[in-house]
Amino acid sequence: MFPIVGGYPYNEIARDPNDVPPRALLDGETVTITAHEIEAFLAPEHNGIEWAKDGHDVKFRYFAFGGGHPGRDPAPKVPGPFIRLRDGNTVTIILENQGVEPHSIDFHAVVGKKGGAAELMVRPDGDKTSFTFTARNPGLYVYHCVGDGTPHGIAHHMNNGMFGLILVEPGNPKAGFNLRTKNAKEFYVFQQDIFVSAEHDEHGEMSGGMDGMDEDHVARDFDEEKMLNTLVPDYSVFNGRVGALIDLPMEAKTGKNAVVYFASSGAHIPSPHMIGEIFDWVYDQGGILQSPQRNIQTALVPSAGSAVLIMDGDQLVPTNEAEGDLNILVDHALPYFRKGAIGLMKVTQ
Ligand SMILES: [Cu+2]
Repeated sequence: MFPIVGGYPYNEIARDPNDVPPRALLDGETVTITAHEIEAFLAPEHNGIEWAKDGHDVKFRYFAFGGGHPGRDPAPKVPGPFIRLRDGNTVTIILENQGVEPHSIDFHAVVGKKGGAAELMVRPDGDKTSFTFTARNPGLYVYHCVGDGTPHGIAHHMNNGMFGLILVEPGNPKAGFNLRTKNAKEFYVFQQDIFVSAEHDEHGEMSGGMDGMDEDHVARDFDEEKMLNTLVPDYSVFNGRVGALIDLPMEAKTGKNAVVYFASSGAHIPSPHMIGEIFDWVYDQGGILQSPQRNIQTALVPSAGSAVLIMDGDQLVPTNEAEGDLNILVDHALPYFRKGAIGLMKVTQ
């Protein structure tokens, strides 16, 4: 029913953190984003790590965005495709619904029209709509689905993976942000708190029977009561699932700044920290026109907010994987780190 992607024996939901489009969209360019509902492993057994909750092989009913910049892999992933444009440019977003739920997009980079969600609402089964806007406020912004537009819809669709980042670059090529990210290695990391039901029953017909999946494992869905009553997520993960950034590490290079576009969908305020590194420059809350903070050990990222975390390429120390020496990105708030918020960064020469 769904394509097997990424060469894994199950639907791979994880976005490769190295998957950042190198160029901004051109003025007048169009981007298609597709909305999908996919079952995939949230906590695959093969990671070989004992996780706090439910052991391993937990399947989940994801909502995910695919598509993105022309020429990029359009497979649906969590987070959705990274969108990049330049201040003053006008782009058109087409949203296509390939699922059976209503979907939509609110771009935090857009002023008015509910961030585009007032026009980008697509009905189930193949509906398609478009929205054109001009970027006027440089920054690193979250976009996310609002489902059917209700508070429940927003919580459900964000819990289940429908969000991404849109970067509006300053128009001046000599802006500090543009100088620090030029010729850099750029990474895309989105932290997601996930509340899961004991078992998935609402769409039981979707459970089991998919290629490469064990029919004994029932896919879970969003548990809103748990979210409202406990505020304690079952998982807190980078890029869609437990172990995503262990299987798909960030690949940095000495001499090139390592730039992490980091965001949070979640129920808490993450504290990203890179074990073995210091963030030489941090654009707090995605405000890339401000002066960056210097020498930050641990950043703070608001819910549905972002930060740009930059490590000076001239200070990057090569890692030695054979000796288990890799930089480790964590949410240093310990319960979240133990619930999955951990990933790797290699540094080569
Ligand atoms: Cu949605």
